[in-house]
Amino acid sequence: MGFSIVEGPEIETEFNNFTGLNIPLDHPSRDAFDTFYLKDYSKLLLRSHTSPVQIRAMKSRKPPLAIVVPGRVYRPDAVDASHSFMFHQIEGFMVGENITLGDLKGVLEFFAKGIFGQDIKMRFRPHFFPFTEPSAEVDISCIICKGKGCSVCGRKGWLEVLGSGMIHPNVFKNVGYDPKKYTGFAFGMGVERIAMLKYGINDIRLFFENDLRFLNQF
Ligand code: 2NL
Repeated sequence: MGFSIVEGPEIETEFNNFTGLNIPLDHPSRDAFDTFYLKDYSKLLLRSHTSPVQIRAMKSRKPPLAIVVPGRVYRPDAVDASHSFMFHQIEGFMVGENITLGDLKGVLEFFAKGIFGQDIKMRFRPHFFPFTEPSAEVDISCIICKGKGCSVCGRKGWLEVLGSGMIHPNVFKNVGYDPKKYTGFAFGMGVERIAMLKYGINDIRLFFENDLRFLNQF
């Protein structure tokens, strides 16, 4: 679809990880319980999402841009079947003079059908992220029960696969883009979560234990 692949450092600044993304100073994700800081009062941290790479890309390039960013991210969560202190995200974004929510929906539907099958349905569910407005979470019809409702989808018939939205004008201001001239969309997903849904894997720890009997299946 014409997206370039860009990577960035795992040690980041508070600006790139939070401030540039319009995340307020009192936001809970900035707390030391939700982000690994390098040392007390330090402005350096382990990135908690891949969005700082998009801030870097926008600061160093000019629109039009279409970029995906894969990479490791870190959060001080207690490890269990669905949480790991390190996991992977892929984020994508597009910026230009006439990028619309329709473009976002088309890209995400192409992606979702490519990964989960042409027969799935996809829906936008309104949500809030500080860095996008409007924001939406994206669900697909449950791949186990085809939308009828089962234990995998919590009897809802839908599975949450990613978050997305139109890039907030404050983010454009923070990287020196004119928010009157440019619009854009962005989305982010957890790579292990997508693989767990697609392959029916019930424990995220399996990815990181280096058990070749698990890994060789793929
Ligand atoms: C989620 C949600 C999202 C983005 C990531 C983004 C990046 C920039 C500007 C605006 Cl530089 N947005 N990224 C936007 C919406 C959602 O991820 O649930 N990820 C696992």
